[in-house]
Amino acid sequence: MLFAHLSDIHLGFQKHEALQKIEQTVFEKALDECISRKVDFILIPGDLFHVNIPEMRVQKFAFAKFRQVHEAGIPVYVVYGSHDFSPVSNSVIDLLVAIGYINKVTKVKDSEDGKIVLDFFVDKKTGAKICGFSGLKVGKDREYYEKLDRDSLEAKSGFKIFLFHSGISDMKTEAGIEGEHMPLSLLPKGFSYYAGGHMHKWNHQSFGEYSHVVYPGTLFAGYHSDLEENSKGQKRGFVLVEFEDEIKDVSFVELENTSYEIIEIDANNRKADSINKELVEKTQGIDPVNKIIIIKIDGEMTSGKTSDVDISAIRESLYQREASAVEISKSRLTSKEYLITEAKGKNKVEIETNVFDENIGQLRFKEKNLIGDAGVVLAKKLLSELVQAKLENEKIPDYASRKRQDALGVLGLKLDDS
Ligand SMILES: [Mn+2]
Repeated sequence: MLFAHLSDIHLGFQKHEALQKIEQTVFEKALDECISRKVDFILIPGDLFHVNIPEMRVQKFAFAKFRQVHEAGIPVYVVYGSHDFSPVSNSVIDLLVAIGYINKVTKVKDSEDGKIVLDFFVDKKTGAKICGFSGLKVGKDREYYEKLDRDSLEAKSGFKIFLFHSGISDMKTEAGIEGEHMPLSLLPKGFSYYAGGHMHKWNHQSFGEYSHVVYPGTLFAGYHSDLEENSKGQKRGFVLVEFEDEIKDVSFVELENTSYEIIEIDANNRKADSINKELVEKTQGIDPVNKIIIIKIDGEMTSGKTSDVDISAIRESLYQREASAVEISKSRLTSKEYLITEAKGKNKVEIETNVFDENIGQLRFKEKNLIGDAGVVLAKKLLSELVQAKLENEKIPDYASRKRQDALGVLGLKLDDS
């Protein structure tokens, strides 16, 4: 008997058309593989979708593919992830459940004296007993697991699978992933297989009473950093498991997504001119045709503004040379000239004033109202306009344009209508 374990597909994450196409193709390829290899069932422990209600384009191809899987007679067992979670079952997952294409396996039998008692979902064809917990919003998972009645689950015999969507501290290998990791001891012991989601890299480990704790990782990408990992050779795919009354084999099925080039630039102690020159040289040295190009610029410049590093020309030229997508990361690029130093104060207003006071001396402008005490006053006014949140029912473009008008008003400027 055979089952497939996929996770963190994050359908709907990609915004760029070429990347959306890859996202869709890899998903379809994975499920086609499951059909052609005649798996008995499929497990997806979370983040199947990037948000609980993705756009219609995504819903259409997802439904079409799950319909094929359903018609091939393959049951799909899921829990929510942290991204497609909905506390009131308002997720596209629930539509797929309602029409019978997939099954949500969290069956809470009752909650007596604060304990959560789970029931198994029995797979008709293989008799496998499946249960699991959804991933909640960051940090809440642990509370929930602490209430889980593990004894009743451990007491049941048979081939048992537990689906979960959390980081496990015992097998922590990825840095920088959102949320906290919890200890393996919060999961029920003695199951045959622990089908994990949330961690985006393929990982398979066994520990004493917990054998086969497995993450397939993402199929393509659910964070921007995943694309960077891909460009550095990270393998992506899903897990295929052979079993009888116990696990016989766990293997990783690699699915290629596309080709990449990565350009990394160290901006430390440099000026924009020299960084721009290196950018041009390095991009000229690669063949970008039909590839995803990742450009990463990190470090602290000696002077000038980070916006002097000219990425728009580079982006444009790479697209002209038929790159399929260009992803540029400047989020860790800073400049000494604009390094903000901290300041203390008795309350929020005082801290803000002191931060502006401490730092305004760095600015070299001719306009008198942007520097000195006048600059501090202006900065405070601007900040008080910009911290105001979106109104209830206000659309984002309306909010953005209102804030732009407010900011320009504070600065005494007018927005050109052209
Ligand atoms: Mn994920």
